[in-house]
Amino acid sequence: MGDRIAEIWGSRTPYPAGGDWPARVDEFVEDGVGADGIDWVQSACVLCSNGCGIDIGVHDGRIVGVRGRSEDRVNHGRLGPKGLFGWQANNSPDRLTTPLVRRDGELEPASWDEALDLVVDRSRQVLDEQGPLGMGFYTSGQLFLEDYYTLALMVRGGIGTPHLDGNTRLCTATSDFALKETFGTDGAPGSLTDFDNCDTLFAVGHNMPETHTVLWSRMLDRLQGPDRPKLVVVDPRRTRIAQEADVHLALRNGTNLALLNAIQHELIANGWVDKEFVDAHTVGLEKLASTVAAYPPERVAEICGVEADDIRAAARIIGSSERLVSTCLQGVYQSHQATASACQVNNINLLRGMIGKPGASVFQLNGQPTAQNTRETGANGDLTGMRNWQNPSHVEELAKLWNLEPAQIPSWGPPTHIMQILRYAEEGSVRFLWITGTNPAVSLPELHRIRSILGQDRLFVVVSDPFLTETAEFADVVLPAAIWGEKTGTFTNHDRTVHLSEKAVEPPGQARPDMDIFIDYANRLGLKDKDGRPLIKWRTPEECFAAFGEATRGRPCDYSGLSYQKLRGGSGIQWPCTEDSPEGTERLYSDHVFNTQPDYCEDYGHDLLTGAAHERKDFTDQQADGRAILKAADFSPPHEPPDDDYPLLFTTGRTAYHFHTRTKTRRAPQLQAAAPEAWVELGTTDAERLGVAEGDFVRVESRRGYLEAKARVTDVREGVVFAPFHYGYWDKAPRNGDAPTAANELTSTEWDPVSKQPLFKVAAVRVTKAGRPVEERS
Ligand SMILES: Nc1nc2c(c(=O)[nH]1)N[C@H]1C(S)=C(S)[C@@H](COP(=O)(O)OP(=O)(O)OC[C@H]3O[C@@H](n4cnc5c(=O)[nH]c(N)nc54)[C@H](O)[C@@H]3O)O[C@H]1N2
Ligand SMILES: Nc1nc2c(c(=O)[nH]1)N[C@H]1C(S)=C(S)[C@@H](COP(=O)(O)OP(=O)(O)OC[C@H]3O[C@@H](n4cnc5c(=O)[nH]c(N)nc54)[C@H](O)[C@@H]3O)O[C@H]1N2
Ligand code: SF4
Ligand SMILES: [Mo]
Repeated sequence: MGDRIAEIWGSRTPYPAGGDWPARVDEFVEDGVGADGIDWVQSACVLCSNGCGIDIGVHDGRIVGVRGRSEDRVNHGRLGPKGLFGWQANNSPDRLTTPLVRRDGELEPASWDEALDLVVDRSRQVLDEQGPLGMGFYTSGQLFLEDYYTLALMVRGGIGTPHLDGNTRLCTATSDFALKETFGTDGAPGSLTDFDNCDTLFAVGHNMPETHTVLWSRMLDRLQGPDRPKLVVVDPRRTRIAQEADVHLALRNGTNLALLNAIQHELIANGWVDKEFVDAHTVGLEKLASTVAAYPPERVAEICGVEADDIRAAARIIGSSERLVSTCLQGVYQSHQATASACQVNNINLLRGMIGKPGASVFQLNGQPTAQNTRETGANGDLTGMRNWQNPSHVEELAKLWNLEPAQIPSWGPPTHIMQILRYAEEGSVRFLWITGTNPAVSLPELHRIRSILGQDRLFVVVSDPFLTETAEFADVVLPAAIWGEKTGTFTNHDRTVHLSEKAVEPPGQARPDMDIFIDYANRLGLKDKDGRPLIKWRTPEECFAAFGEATRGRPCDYSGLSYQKLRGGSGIQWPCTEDSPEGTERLYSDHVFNTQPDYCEDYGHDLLTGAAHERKDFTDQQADGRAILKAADFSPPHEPPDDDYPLLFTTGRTAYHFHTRTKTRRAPQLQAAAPEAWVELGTTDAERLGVAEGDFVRVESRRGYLEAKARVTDVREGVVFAPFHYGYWDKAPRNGDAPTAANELTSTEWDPVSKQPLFKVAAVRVTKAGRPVEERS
């Protein structure tokens, strides 16, 4: 297999356009275990949204390794470094094995009865004193579909509060909203096989080589095979994908919208628009054309800090493509004017008529392995089954499914987003917050504020996690969660491929699956349907999955033709999967009819600049009725531009070796050794001006906080500073004395007006050389 830390993507298996990506099985098994003694259990990887098919190797009741599944449509056997090594966290001695309850200020072991009774007592007290609006729930993109669906029913149907959101708000809320704005509902239009067929790849704010390593292996095999696709990349850093590009637009962070408008300006001005397609299958061209007319390359070159000729060259590549795949991720979603920009990427594919056919699609990507399910089940800002909270008949359908009165399901306004839930907690109206599978004390913006909110006495905090995280330190009750490999369930990747992940081993100690914990809590709290029967009718994940199949029947994400039995067949299967399409559906919109019928759509859309939600009438006035909606928006500058005090632009992101706040990857020795400590990337000219050399400790400071880490002098564009967000405040990783290393010390409490996704990719900072680490001073 080679050294898969040094060779992140492994060896090349080039293939031509339209060819089958050759299989290659990647495997890692711990030393000392012979191949004979291993039982292989079917699963998929949970360390990013690519969702690679994986077998879990079990020996003596322990996980001892993994291997890729060659028959899986997603990865054809390949795994990246996180997939190969990340599972070792399951076996970590740091795993929580009993509930913990805070007594006299200290978290101490407790029984499940004691812990859950305490959670239930406190819930009752808050419900009595403040009603459902006193209760908040914050979940993940890393549990299983069955966990989320149970949670969504429990919170929306049972407790009746709209204050339920996922960390998907930080992750792919914009993907969700951009798809709804353009196509009427959530749901990735394309298939991963489009990467096999495309002649052009347009990657906007997506560091695919590090964040979707197996997808990048696929792309590299195309790039190094015959029929090399053209590549256009938009990223302020010269990432590995940027190095391969025909055109790399290293724009200033926070200026995506201007650039995307300029590309559309060029497509229209040069007649590179598929008029027939646009006339037949879209609405909004006139407004779009008049908006982008104000963005000629010369003007935009000034705004973005790139060459006008490069914009023209990029537009020419896109404009002459015949099979265009566009991908969009956090460089768009967490940057300024997120939804507005993501919609322009949709527009570009629509203007070119590049959707619904092999090699032609737009990917509003996901990041977390199960983020798609948070959205589909309604455990975040959506209603179950991609239903529209503004459409009373959708709410009635749900009420019928759940045997409740429609009025019991909060739908007088949109589900509350996490930044708002925290604001309520800060003001004191939310007094109970249950956090499952996310670590907001590291991953949310402006951490000193998050710590002060979570640390309030009047807020009762419950944390379900396999580890004692930075967030768990603030909890009143900590519940030990069983995780991937220790429970059965399903999840859906970013091309709608649904995988079953079987339980391979017992969870450590008394750890339990989230679904079981929710059901136990719901029953102790006495949540009932309108006939007085227990609200949650299922006991096993399989029963829950079948119920979800019913809840999605007739909706875009139709799971009604899927079963656990069917998912045991070898490869994952793409939804919709129904009686009529029993093998699943490779591409949405192959008939070019989009989900914009007013009775079917998931959302009536928004004003992209202000975020004002449209009413049904605004939506019907557009007369989209099955046509896609080209949405236009003008660029406006970010709210915190660099100035004399904070002259540099700050942005954040990831390395291939770590996953988020590293609760798993820092417990995998190979991954931790590959990236043991935080760093800061500075461009050569900026480093020179500041007198900073490679390896010097620097202090990066914004109006909200600072971090200190070693400098890496790279070819990030001038004026931009980059830091990974993986390294938490309480982290024991090497660092400059007591100085914090968390990127979110610096980020601001600001979000996109439409998707409400926080802006992790734009802030103003200053950089100075820091003192030597404490241990070297004396
Ligand atoms: N190794 C690894 N893989 C992961 C994860 C992980 O933690 N580690 N997490 C998973 C998850 S949940 C997610 S959401 C995805 C995220 O995947 P990506 O979005 O690919 O990851 P990021 O590094 O957050 O950001 C991508 C790029 O955006 C660029 N960028 C910053 N500001 C701007 C801007 O204003 N405009 C543009 N165009 N680009 C900008 C950054 O330089 C960065 O290279 O990765 C998934 N995969
Ligand atoms: N500055 C900056 N901040 C960012 C980002 C950025 O690019 N820059 N990216 C944002 C994005 S895209 C994301 S997705 C978030 C990620 O941020 P977080 O969600 O905070 O990241 P994780 O470290 O993955 O935390 C997930 C937690 O779930 C636990 N867990 C895993 N499996 C299970 C399970 O089955 N049950 C339970 N109960 N717990 C489980 C893990 O141990 C871990 O503690 O960060 C966001 N924050
Ligand atoms: S690409 Fe994503 S899903 Fe595949 S092995 Fe790597 S982390 Fe896992
Ligand atoms: Mo994410």
